[in-house]
Amino acid sequence: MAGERATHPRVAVSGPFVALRREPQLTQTKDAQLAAEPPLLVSRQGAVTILTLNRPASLNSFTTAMHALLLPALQAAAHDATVRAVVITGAGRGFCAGQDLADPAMAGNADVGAVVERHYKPLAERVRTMPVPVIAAVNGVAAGAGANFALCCDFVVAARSASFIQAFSKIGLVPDCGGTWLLPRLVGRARAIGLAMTGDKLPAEEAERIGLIWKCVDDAQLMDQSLALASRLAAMSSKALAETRLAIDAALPLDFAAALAREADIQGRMGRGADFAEGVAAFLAKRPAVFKDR
Ligand code: T3D
Repeated sequence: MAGERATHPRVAVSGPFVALRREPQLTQTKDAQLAAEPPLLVSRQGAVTILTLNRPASLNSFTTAMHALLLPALQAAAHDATVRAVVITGAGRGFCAGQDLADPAMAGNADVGAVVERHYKPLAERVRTMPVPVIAAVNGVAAGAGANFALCCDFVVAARSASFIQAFSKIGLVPDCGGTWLLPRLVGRARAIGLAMTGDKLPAEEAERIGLIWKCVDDAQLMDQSLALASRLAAMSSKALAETRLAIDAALPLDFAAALAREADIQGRMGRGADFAEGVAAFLAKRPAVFKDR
């Protein structure tokens, strides 16, 4: 497949999927040193799109320029029928330190609400409604919107050395990028409040133990395990996986009877789809299913 890479995306990303935009208005020395580097790298491995946040000197914190590439890259993956899973990771020692606090967009009288409306709201919405599973391969610290961006994903696989920080309270903000919704649902109110108010660093192992993330793995295994999971999901029925996410999220505020009714409704639709026919035919023929719908 065009753009396919068998090697680690952080060291071998090129081809038609690479985002080539330069960051505008680079004023800081470290950014100037990295001026040749796009803030987002996009590559393919089979049916999996790999997005690498690429501002390692600033722990891949979000800039306007990075946002300008990230949402379109997710849109492109969503609209490309050959993409069946997405993996998001970070270059260097961090995953993402949230909003770049040195970005001119953040200067003095910046309208923070407008920044959230313009960038974080669509980003979180996009991830949560992708037609294919999204995996955050968290290679290092994930702070602020960087942490919640990861938590928006369907799976968070974190390196043992990684950590999660709800950094917002320390700079006088509240959790955004879906944090207020996600945290209590993932770990309960007490821990959500504790993490958000203290802004304490939560190591990956502890994040796995309390159910904030899917899995914590050895650092050296992070990309292999994340890509293996992505490939496994890519071979499954994308429609069934996307509808599963929707159904679980929608059921949370419902009572049991309403959830049962909703399940019957969705299942009626799923049962008329090509993937169900293929899944059953494959089972009966004792062969692997080949799902094509998306
Ligand atoms: O408009 C809006 O703001 C609305 C949206 C808000 C969403 C948000 O995400 S708000 C939260 C923003 N993020 C933070 O507050 C986190 C700030 N960073 C940190 O607290 C620490 O860097 C970490 C705990 C994440 C990691 O600490 P450590 O000791 O491992 O690394 P470090 O030395 O602090 O950082 C390394 C470099 O990255 C450093 O630069 P230097 O000194 O080497 O030139 C540091 O300044 C830079 N860096 C880290 N985070 C950010 C950053 N630069 C800009 N913005 C950052 N968020």
